Amino acid sequence: MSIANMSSKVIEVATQAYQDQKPGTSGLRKKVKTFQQLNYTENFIQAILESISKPKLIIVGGDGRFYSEEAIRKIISICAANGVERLVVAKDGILSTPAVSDLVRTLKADAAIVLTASHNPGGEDHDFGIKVNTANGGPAPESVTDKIYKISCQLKSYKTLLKRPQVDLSKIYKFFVYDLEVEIVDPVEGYLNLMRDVFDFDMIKNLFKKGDFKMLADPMNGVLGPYARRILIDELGAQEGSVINSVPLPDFGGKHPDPNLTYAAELVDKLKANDEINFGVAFDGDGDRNMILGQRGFFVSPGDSLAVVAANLTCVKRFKENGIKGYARSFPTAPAVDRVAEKLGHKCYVTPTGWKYFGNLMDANLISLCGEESFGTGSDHIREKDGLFACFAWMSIMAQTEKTVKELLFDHWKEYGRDYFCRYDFEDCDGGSCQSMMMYLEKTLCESRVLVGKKFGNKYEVKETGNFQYTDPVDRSVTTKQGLFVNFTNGARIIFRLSGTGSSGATVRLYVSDYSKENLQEESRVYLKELLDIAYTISKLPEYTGRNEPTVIT
Ligand code: G16
Repeated sequence: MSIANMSSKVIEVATQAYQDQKPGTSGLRKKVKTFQQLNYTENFIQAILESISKPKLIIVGGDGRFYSEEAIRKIISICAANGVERLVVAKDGILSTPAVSDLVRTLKADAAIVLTASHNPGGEDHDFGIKVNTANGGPAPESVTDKIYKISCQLKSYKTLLKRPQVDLSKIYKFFVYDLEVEIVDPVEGYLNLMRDVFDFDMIKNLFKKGDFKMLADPMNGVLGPYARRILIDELGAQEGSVINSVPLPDFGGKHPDPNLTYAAELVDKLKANDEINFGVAFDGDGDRNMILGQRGFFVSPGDSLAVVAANLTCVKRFKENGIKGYARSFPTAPAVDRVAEKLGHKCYVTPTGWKYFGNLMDANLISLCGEESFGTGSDHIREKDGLFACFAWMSIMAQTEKTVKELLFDHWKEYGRDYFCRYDFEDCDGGSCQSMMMYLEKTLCESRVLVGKKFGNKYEVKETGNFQYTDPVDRSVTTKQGLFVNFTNGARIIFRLSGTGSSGATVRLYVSDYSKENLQEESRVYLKELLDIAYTISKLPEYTGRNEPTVIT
């Protein structure tokens, strides 16, 4: 063990509190330049440390985006000065969000500080983020993030070391900074062991052994490159070349590391151009999101992916051995998984958007699997969504059923019917105009409720309108205003939300879904066209935002 800077002195630096450090759906996400302002990062770290009572062990890592190393060095000094006993830091600062969750749980850490803005672009002119995970390995709940925010608004000083230690993050070793023990660890090893526990690797290997199974994974130059190469190619036997964009880059190579049809177009095009590839999967910057594709780029919507995995969950070793407790989905996610839960006799919980809401349900042993429309799937093996978990779950299901992605989907729809789903994102709109639109909708859908009973064409009659409210079944905490909704008598729905993960302007999310038992093979956007038009009319979205077309369609 080497010793560094034992002689450095703790100092208290006077600072000006910032009033904009309120974490959103998942952490504080802002432009890099915002974090580079005088003491901005330092203040937020100090606020985090003050919000946790006497943290002994903290995990630090992230997606390796621009400004990560600088932030890690600040974190080390501030933790040392605040009396933290031990920091476990990922080599080069690269640690996927699911691996963070696993490390917190295995090492029984008090918290993690995760340096990521997830699927948002990186680089000097783009986004950075700091997220806190609590001792259960999941994103901090609102009670904690509210506390951090409150402290940050009143902060007068932060503690740090007089001399910033020179720390080499590129090798695996241990050292002391002041009284703080810092250990730099391999990011992949622990997570690989976890995956070996959750999945039957031999079963997955058989897919490749037959010789006709080819896949392509796209980590989009985010954190999962080393994980995907190590596990898919070295461990499971995927062909060399099965992982593209596999080097984590501070600016993601200029990519927008968001695994959807718009931003992961390279993967979609590669599958369309090569019939021999049976399976495609893309991940986001920090490795917790996934997009599943079949042959020729056949797209599996996240709600369907969750439902298929739910219906076939016993193909996964962990659940074959331990059974299934229940399921959960976020409110805007199409209710396909509800139908599986009903048929299999399990409960399906419906939570607000944000993975943090699933943690309580898992800790109370109420659910095994959960997911969101925003390309998130996960299970109770950790407390974060997990891109590679989704990938291996699909591969296990394909291995056991000997069906292709498309066959699995079509068979699922034949059995359960199909929940058509579309999400329209209107990114970077004017914040004020979006707030006005939401206020208008709040009046129409929650106060006057004038639309109830109104008919639109032959198919749609409004049954109820409102704003989604959630009472946590475990701690009874209440979360309000989680999505303005219009429910129709035939089960169709429209939901409006403002995203909580953007770093500038406002993003309107419009979600529509409708169900059919007979009509299974339409294009979602065609099937939902009438409903989308109704959503535009009800919200006056084009008038408020000045947009007629979304930026991203899912
Ligand atoms: C985060 C949350 C997810 C949420 C997503 C989108 O994911 O953990 O639960 O669905 O943001 O949120 P919003 O609709 O508010 O933008 P990630 O992958 O960005 O950390």
